[in-house]
Amino acid sequence: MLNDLQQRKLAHLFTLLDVDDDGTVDKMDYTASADRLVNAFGFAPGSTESRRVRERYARLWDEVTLPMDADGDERVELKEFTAGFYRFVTQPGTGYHTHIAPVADAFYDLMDTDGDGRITRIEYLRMAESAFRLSEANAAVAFERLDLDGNGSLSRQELHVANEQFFRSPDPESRGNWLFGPLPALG
Ligand SMILES: [Ca+2]
Ligand SMILES: [Ca+2]
Ligand SMILES: [Ca+2]
Repeated sequence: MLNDLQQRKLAHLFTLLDVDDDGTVDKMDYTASADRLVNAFGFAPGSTESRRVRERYARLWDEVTLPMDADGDERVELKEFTAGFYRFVTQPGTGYHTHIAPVADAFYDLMDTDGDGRITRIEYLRMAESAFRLSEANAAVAFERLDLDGNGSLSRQELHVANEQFFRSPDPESRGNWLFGPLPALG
């Protein structure tokens, strides 16, 4: 079983991904996220970058999210989403590394617009506020927590540690819990 914290983290991410707030995540939500990201990064329509974003989201849907759709209605409800991640989280080694790590890498590549191999605060905030709908304040708080060595940017390694903690850690002290900003207060 996932503990309460793990379930809260997944419910929080689910809410961020459900762009039209209809209580399910479907392909339209990912199209809307891709649009928000493309706009925030200033990629021209039809450009290589904007095609790359759309292609990444299409794969995220086909390879990670749609397989969670247990009842086959092409919409993923919170219950399906949680059960899907439970499988990734509990499969020893392979679940996270096969399904989640490549997605984290893809987002890392998208965020790193200047291609210097590090994610600055500006790059992180732009992604968090567009694709994941965080407020600027929440995105800033998240960045401070994730920048483990406090040098003002995130390495790929730091992001992977944070990402794995977000999806797998039952520990309330894990910094990776902050990957998508503060969790909503209980109740
Ligand atoms: Ca939705
Ligand atoms: Ca479904
Ligand atoms: Ca960079």
